[in-house]
This record gives sequence, structure tokens and C-alpha cells, in this order.
Amino acid sequence: MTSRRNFLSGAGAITGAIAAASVSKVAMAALPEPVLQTKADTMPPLVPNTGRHYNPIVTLNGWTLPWRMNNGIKEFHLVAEPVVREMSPGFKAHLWGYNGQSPGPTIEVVEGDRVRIFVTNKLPEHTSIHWHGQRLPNGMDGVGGLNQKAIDPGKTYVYEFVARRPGTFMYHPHADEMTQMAMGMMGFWVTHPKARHPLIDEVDRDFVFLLNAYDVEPGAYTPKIMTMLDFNLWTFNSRIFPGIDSMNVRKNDKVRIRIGNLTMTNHPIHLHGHEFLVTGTDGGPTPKSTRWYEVTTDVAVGQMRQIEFLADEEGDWAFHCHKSHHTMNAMGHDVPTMIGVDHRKVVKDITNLVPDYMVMGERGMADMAEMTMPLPDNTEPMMGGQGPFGSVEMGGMFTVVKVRADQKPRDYKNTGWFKHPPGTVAYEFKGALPDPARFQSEGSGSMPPKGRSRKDVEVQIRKPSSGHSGH
Ligand SMILES: [Cu+2]
Repeated sequence: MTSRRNFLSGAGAITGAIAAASVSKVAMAALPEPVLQTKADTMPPLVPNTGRHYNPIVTLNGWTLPWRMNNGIKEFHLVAEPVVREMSPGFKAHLWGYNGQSPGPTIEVVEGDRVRIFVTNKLPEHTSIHWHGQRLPNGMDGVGGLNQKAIDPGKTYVYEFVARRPGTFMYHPHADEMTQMAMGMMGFWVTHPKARHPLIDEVDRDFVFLLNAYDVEPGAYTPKIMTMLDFNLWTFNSRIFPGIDSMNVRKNDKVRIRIGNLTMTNHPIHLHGHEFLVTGTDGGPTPKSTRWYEVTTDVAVGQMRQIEFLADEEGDWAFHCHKSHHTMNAMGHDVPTMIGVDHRKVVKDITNLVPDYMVMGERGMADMAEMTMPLPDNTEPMMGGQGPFGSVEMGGMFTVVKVRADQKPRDYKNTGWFKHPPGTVAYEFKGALPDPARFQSEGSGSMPPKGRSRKDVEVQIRKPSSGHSGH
């Protein structure tokens, strides 16, 4: 395996690293060395040193695939294969992806580039790649059976086309799509404009990630591929909060975030503290006359939305899907009520036979959030993430945009929690409480209708006994 570090120092083209790995010239002339990534970290932008210059993007908890130049053609090598994806520290899923990760690496090219992509299939079944949103010859569109023969296991196919339209695109299989997308096969593609573009602004920070969803039972490793809607892990680039990196920007940076949705439902993506414009879809940049300010934009299934804003408010700003069940982590489905049942001995016996097996809830669901009950080895609490003031009580599709005056240009380092200026944090009221007499005579806040006693309109509200972790 070739070290990613070589490419960051050498940047761009992969020729140097191949020479170091002493691959013969003959092999080089044929297939580019596949570059693998084993980590789920956010990699720094891959600054191009061959081909036309562009301002590289940053893939959240992901990376950009290096290329080699071959007679003016940008050559990439994607390997479709089973991968282990760390969804959050200590929680790994067995997925299918590309070049060691799921999602696959981001491909970055420039408008007008001729691109050749070698796709090697190391999956146990056939696959293909569809280049979602691209203008290309019909035979390169990747629908197995319709545009090409599917790529059998062990085979390598070649796709070649000119990246004609600048914009933000995706790639994914178009063969046994239900299985392969449920297993995590997808990636991002950015075609940068070749010159100043009237509708594509230069920005200081440019982030991309995919929305994806999985159904992995707590304690298990492999997604259930038959699940159609009832997923239990809602992810940004196959990571769940608190495993998703923050987006760290400098105050007054112009920030672009490109979000593609390859899940089976829509996601209203919401930014705190700033308003943004939707500047592009997978159909290209939006005309300026169609743009208006939003703080939430719905990204429907199979869509990409590109948002832009001026990060002029310092702080730690939440950025998340607004569906509250999508900011929660795994819960087992169809869980029988086990309250009061001591099944420890039974579980131990079953686990010897079925390692993925677990039961939950012998003391109620509150234990799951409070973590007094040991979680199975491979899962994440339903909600958590420690902030400077306690638990954030979020999971899934949630992260933070950190705006800092002292963030260095082009530095993506997380500098910790925001230090709020004195007097700018919500605080507890410590003055005298209002006179309770009114409440005693009239009932709790609402006035009973004339002629009826307070008792008649009383509503019994049962509060959860411990916290709000029930689900
Ligand atoms: Cu959502």
C-alpha cells in the first residue's frame, strides 16, 4: 500500500510515489497504482501540481484521489472492494467502498480535462459506475446492461470522457444498486471551472460530503441491505456524530459546503448563526436571480445542494439535519420489552454462537443514553458528544462549524471549543420568582372557562422519570 503522505508532500500526481514503490515502467504504462486510504480522518486539500490549477476542496472525514498525467489525460484508478469503515472512534462497520474507504475518494478535475478512470472490481459480484450529473458519451454513463456490460469480479473496465461542465457530481454503482448503495458504494466528484466563472465564486473554504444511511444492529458490523426506509445510522460521509469532524474556518471566510444525498429520504440541512445561499445543484450553478437566503435547505434523494455563506460570526455553530431522528444513533428495531428480565447468562451463551447478538433494555431505554449499561462492543450511544457545557445529546447527522478570528488561512485544525466573551452566554435567572398567588387561584397558567372549576380542564402531563432519553 502506498502511503498517502507521499502525495501530500509531493502533491497531485502519483508518479513520484510509484517510482518509490519500484513499479516497472511496463506496469506504469498500463494501470495506475491504486492509492488506498485506511483512515477516516479529514485529509488536507490535495493541491494540484500537474494539469490546470484549481482551488482544492476538503472532503469531510474523507480524501481526494491522486491521479497521474498520461499524455495530457488525467488517469485515476478506483478499486471497488469490501472495506472497514470507522463510523466513529471504536465503532467499525463492514461496508463496500472504493480504495479502502466508504464513501470512495473524491475525484477533482478541471472543466475541459480529459479523464480516464480505471475501475477494478474486487467485490464478490459484478458492479459498474454511474457518473451522476455528468455530460458524457452514452456508453460511459455506467448503467449495467443498458450502457455497458457489468464489470465482473476480478475485471477492470475503463471509463473515459471530457469533464465538460463545471460543478458538483456524485458517482455510484448502477448494478445491483440496492445492495451496493446500502453497503456504502458512492463518492463525490468536483469539476472546477477552468477560468473565472460568472456564477461560481472563489471561496476560502470548500467542503464536500455525502449524506448516507445504514441499518446496522447494535453490536453487528454489516448493514442490512433489505432495509428500505427504516435505517438506524444517519451519516455525513459514513460518519456519525460525535465521530464527524468539525468544519473549521476563519472569521470572514467565504465558505462553500457541497452536500450530496444518496440516502432513501430527504434531509433538511440546517446551519446555525448564519444565512446561506444555494449556489448550485447537480445541474450546475444556479442563476443569481433564483438565489435567496435560507438557514435550512432540503436535500432530496439523489440531489446535491451547494451552499455558500460569509462566516462572520465567531463561535461553535451547529450544522445538522433538521429531522430529529436523524441526529440519533443506532437503536435496535423490533426490540422486545426485556424490562425486569435478567438475561445475562442467556446472552453469554448465545454470543458464543452468534457474536453479533445482543438484547437491550432490561432496565429501560434510559440506560442506553446514560451508558450505565455496558454497550455491545461495536456501536455508539443513541446520543452523546460532550460539549463545553455538558452532553450535546446529538448523534448521526450533526457537526459543528467553528468560526475563529485566529484560524490561520488554509489551516483546517480544530482549535477546541469557542471561548465565549464574558457576558455572552445564556445564564440562569437568580432574581425573585414571580408571585405564585395568581397561579393558585387560576390554575397553572391558563384561565378556566367561566362557571367551570379548575379541575374540569386540568390536563395530566406525565413527565419522563429520568431525563429525556426515552425514544
Ligand atoms: Cu436527515
